[in-house]
Amino acid sequence: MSNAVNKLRAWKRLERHAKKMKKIKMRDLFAEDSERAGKFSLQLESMLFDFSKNLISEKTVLYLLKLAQDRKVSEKIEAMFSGEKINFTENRAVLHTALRNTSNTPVFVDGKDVMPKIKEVLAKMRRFTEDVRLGKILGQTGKKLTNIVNIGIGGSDLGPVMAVEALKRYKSKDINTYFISNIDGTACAEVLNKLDPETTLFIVASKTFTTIETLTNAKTCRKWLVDALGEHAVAKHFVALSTNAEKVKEFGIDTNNMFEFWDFVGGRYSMWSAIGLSIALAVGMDNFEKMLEGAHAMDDHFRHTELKSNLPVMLALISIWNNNFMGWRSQAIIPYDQYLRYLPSYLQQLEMESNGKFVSRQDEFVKYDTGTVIFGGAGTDVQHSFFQMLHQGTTPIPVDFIIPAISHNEIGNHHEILIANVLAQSEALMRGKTVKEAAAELEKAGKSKEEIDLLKKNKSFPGNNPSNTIVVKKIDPYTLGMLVALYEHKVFVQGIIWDINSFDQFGVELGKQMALKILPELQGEDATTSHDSSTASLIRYIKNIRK
Ligand code: G6Q
Repeated sequence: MSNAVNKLRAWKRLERHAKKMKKIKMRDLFAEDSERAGKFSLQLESMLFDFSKNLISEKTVLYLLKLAQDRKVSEKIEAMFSGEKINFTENRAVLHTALRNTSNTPVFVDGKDVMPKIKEVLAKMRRFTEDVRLGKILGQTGKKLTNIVNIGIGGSDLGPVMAVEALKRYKSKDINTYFISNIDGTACAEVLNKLDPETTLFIVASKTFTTIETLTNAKTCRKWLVDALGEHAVAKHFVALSTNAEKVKEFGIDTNNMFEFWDFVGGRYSMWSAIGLSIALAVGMDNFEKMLEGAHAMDDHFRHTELKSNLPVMLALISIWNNNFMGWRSQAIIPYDQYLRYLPSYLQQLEMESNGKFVSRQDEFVKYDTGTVIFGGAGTDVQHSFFQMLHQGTTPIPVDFIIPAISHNEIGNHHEILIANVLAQSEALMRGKTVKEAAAELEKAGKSKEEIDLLKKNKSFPGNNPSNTIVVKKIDPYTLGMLVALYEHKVFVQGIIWDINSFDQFGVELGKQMALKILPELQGEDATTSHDSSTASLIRYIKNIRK
């Protein structure tokens, strides 16, 4: 007998409850209860999480909390923090939280406290970043290293890219940061074209140090440097961030120039580790550590707060509600902050790589939906692109709106216009406009009966599109740390509810293996026979065109 999650009584009850809730209009729920916003909001320090604009009632929350209890969410949270090997397919602990454990308490893996090593690397990062920023460490020809190039992909790229952009106002003016991730030669060429080898520091960021994109890009950059400054320059212009000292050495980077991290840090959870070196170089180690403190504050809250008042838990439960019980499988994440414009793609990896899984911890293929299709972009830009579908599409798309109350650039009334827009969007998505209301408006505007008949449906809005709103005071390093940790823990809780392992990523391997097989076929003269007819003819067509 299967003990699958969707067989639980709590799950079944939510399915029945969802059928009833689908018939309700959110605007009526607000009209009936003036306290609704307060009932469905939580706060941590200056962060406000308002989830009242979801199609939920107090019963919904109660039932969701029961599901969380049945799935033993509290126990699982403790298991993660205490270093249990919850990434069971890879037999690893999951301890990105230890990287930002500013509390002076030990964290054990296999009976060994990992905190001294973590602190050692943080201290090494501090020395190095300060020396580079102060010009105590110089390039081969004695010039200051002012151009930092992070070479890495996936988890070794998206966090640093996002955080360096988010914290741009904290960046030193004389440091420029660049990122090369894609194997597409254009990525390398476009960065290198801008740079002077004498002032460039390359950071090769790769947990495994076996990733083909990163190693190929690193080799190209190494050659570019050596061609200009000679082999000796490598020691002064290359550092590595990795768990794999052997491979770092093999590549030709002295392990003294390596910043270590460990298997208990997943790639997409690694911006808090040495992988964050480019962030620390850009904004300084003090700001990097403030980011760790913010994340730690969220960790503490997550670990020690009862489920119903716990921000990441409630964020996860609302998402599960929309996904599994309402049947809305995608989610837009829209920061109304230009500096957070890379946050959606960061969260896209975090959520989709962690929870896009189809095998349960019970070794069964799951019979319910896992994962959420995450997409997004910065508001207000995206209001003029995909918001049409949020307002008048045929399926609701839940949204997370993220707003800082204070901008780093309070110019004229820009920020008030920005805030007015985000609030208007969430209200409009919730309320909608009935056909009758649309007709009345047209009539008021003096339209003829024909015009009203022609337009009233097109000018109506179904509403009832759910959204969360997360307000923070300002995007500073501490708040960014809190925000990212909030989503990391949301993903964790979803993974527990869905009974999947959020910490492996076997799904990315098959395509990689097949690319290795196709590569020699593209390079050689032999006819390709071992593929389906589409792939084979594409190979032939492209080879022909490239001749
Ligand atoms: C993240 C994934 C993946 C990884 C990249 C780069 O969780 O594991 O995105 O970060 O594949 O891997 P390396 O850091 O080993 O080069």
